[in-house]
Amino acid sequence: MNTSAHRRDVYQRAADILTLNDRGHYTVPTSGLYPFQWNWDSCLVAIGQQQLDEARAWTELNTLFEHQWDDGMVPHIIFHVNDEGYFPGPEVWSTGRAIQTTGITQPPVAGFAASRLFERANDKVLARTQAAALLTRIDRWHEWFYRCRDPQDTGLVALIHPWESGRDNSIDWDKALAAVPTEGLQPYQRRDLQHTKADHRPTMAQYDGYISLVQHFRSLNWDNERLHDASPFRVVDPGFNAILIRSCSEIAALAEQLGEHDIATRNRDRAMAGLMAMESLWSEQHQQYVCYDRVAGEHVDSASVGGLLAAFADIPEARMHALAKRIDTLSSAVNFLIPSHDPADERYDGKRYWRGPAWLIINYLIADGLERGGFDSLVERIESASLQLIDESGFAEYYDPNSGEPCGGSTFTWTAAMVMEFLQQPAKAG
Ligand code: 9WN
Repeated sequence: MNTSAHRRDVYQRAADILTLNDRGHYTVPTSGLYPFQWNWDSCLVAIGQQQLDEARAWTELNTLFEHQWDDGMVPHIIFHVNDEGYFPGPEVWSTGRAIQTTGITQPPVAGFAASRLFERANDKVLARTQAAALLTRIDRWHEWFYRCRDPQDTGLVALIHPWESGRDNSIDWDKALAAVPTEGLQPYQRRDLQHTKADHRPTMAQYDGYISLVQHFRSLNWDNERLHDASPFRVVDPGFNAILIRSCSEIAALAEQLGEHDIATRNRDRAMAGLMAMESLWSEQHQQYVCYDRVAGEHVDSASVGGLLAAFADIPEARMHALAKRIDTLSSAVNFLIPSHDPADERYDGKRYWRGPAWLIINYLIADGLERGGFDSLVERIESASLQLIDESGFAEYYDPNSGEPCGGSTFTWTAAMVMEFLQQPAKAG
């Protein structure tokens, strides 16, 4: 097959995965392992979906925001159907909603996604109506973040559960999660290991911490006015904050275009405060950003991809150069960019989820930031590593960055959506 025929074929296989996992008004990450709607998966999938069907892409975001809580939070999972194959299901969360959701959130890529859909829309009339409605809801979500997760007004929000980061078992959380009390943990049965290999997934001890936190928040009736201060886990993640900051900037620009000046001002101010505060997460030792543990009152000694994800926001030029250099250095340590943790760290594990493997969504977000900074050749290397992983190992959830082995779930929706973005049919595929 010649190159352009090959690219068309890969593109088509990616598009087929989006169709396969489409449940009409939302998309599942993959059937079996993740049978519901996940927050940041949906937003990133919508960007790929737009290439196939613009109206369907807006629906994906709308479905998510239909489940926004009254206080402004947008939950991390929406349990649209019953499925015994996932743990912890709705009965464990017990958030008391008609269509059940979890009681925590996930990385706020919605602002970025909505603005990307708007910029690229062919149907401008549809896009204006959809974006105007979503804008108010996204602004409420951002307001919720700074009110409930930054009560001291530092400019940065904290996560109260590792699942909120989307990088569940990252080395970043090891110390903070180990300090979460697990006495009184009710017995439970994991389901993830029925679908995928145990050595690709979090450990039992980590699950004990995850479920203990859920039980604790449930005992506080999911009252977001109390959860931050009452949580034994409060970590500030540079990657998560960078996503929020970028979404605030994107929403500000979108609001200007739609004549919503108050929303624009509020989100510009949030982004500016966030960018200034990000400086407090810079590590001279690691030459990248690191997490800050609010409970322990200390920075986390962990060079993870969370710190590199900061490139997604408009960080200072010197910082962007340092991050590009870090990624370049990492490329000599692995065969496929970008490892989710530095292989030089003895805690690195190339197959275990967020402790080493490469993820295409992370590659996409970092490449997007680097592209804005003008690092074209590095962007090309990240994109070509991503596409090579697909060629060698299919549309997996994540990949060992050295062997390229596919890990976790297969026929994975957001991996496919990111491939469609990298290929941008038909423009790039020729
Ligand atoms: C818990 C769906 C989600 C992603 C997360 C990823 C994984 C869930 C799990 O799958 O987390 O939310 O059960 O392991 O870590 O980023 O959104 O794809």
